[in-house]
Amino acid sequence: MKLKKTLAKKIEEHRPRTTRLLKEFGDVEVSKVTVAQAIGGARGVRCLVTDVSYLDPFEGIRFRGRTIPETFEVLPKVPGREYPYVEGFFYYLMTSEVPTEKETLEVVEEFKKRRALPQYVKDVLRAMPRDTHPMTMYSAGILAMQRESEFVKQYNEGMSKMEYWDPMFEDVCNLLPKLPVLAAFIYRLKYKDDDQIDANPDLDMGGNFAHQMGIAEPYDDVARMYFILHSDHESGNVSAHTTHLVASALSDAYYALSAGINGLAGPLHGLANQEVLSWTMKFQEQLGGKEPTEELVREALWDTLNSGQVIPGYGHAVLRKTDPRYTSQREFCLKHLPDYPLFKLISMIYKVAPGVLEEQGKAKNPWPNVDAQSGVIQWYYGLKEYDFYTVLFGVGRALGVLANITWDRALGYAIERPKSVTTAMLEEVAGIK
Ligand code: NMX
Ligand code: MLT
Repeated sequence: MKLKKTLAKKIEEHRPRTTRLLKEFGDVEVSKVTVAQAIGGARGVRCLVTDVSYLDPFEGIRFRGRTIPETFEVLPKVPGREYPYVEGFFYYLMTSEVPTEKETLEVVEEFKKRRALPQYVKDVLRAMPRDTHPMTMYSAGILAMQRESEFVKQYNEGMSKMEYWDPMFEDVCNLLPKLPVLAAFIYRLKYKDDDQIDANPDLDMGGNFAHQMGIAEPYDDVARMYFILHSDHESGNVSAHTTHLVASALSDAYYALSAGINGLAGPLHGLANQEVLSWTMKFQEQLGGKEPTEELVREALWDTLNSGQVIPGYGHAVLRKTDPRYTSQREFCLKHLPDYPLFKLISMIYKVAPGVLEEQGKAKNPWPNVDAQSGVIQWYYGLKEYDFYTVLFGVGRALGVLANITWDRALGYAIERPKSVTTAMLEEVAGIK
């Protein structure tokens, strides 16, 4: 595959930069740690390295140096569709090079060969109680495939550290194409009486996902947009950090991704997309047929805050403006579903919630994140089982975290092991007697 050759070249070019930084500049200080950071989730501590994406608090995400609109613009598009091939985007995330159409299609074809879900995974999922959360099923499905790991096989045979990235890359390319298939299998198992739809050999990753979900066009483009937008958000977020942390012990891609997905399943992280829809549906129920107004939205938001809960889909640990992933999906809505009542309500919440959060004065960022806008699009295209929404996030997120752990292996990043201190030590540093 041209992807693998390009990646090998990029790795060779990159290695001396990391080696030089370590050898000649290892003592240069990057970040200080305050007491608040030690207690408060290491917010803002700069102690992770990735070149796959970078998050600026005001501009938002850049994938390999490009903003979201620039990324969508530059990548090869599926003929007749609005959004790029997910496979071409993966090539770009991995290598930082924009693939040609031919290079993209080579990945599309290779991924088709690798996407069939093993029968034992289906058996495992069918054996689970049907009311199991789809994120549990998704994580279990990934973990069940760990026996396939090429990294483990080659590690057990004995290989040099310099070669680690190669079987990691193979694991990643075996696992990634199966994820949308696994997600669609879970969806139809849980919500469509296990009435499964076979893969279509003519379709790319996004197209086949829509097909196996049983949702018509333009849901294929929705899937492409969704997976790309949710792919990566630099390295400190819970799913990326967990995947990296677990992989740093030389655990393989299956172990690492399954762990990262478990982190994504938390309501302060990816599950917020489910929470947004659940909040909105409860609000509508309480209205009992009344038209929503800004005043009613404001009251409901205050009720949520006053009962000690967070407003889902708002706030961020790094961002200090509206998430450009929110804006990108809002633009999609303005184009495809401008008059849809649920979109109008989501827009009304966007108008009101930042003011409410500012008035409350706790959240450092009152603006919406990606999760505030993703559910309405799914709902509009008929995917109303909102406890499934975080699985969609998990398919997208795999693109970024799997690219990252391949690079972790290539650059020989160390096992992660920060140091902890005791409360008494913090008190001593603070000068408390
Ligand atoms: N609603 C109510 N309170 C909030 C919110 C919110 N949306 N955002 C922050 N706060 C509170 C936060 O709980 C904290 O309160 P306390 O001092 O009582 O502990 C205070 O404001 C300061 O928090 P921040 O420093 O602004 O935020 P932090 O970096 O700790 O957390 C989030 C970031 C994203 C976890 C937080 O904003 C939040 O809980 N948002 C709602 C859940 C959500 O949308 N999560 C999805 C994030 C994106 N993703 O997909 O992962
Ligand atoms: C993410 O996409 O991972 C979320 O926005 C959370 C984060 O970046 O901290």
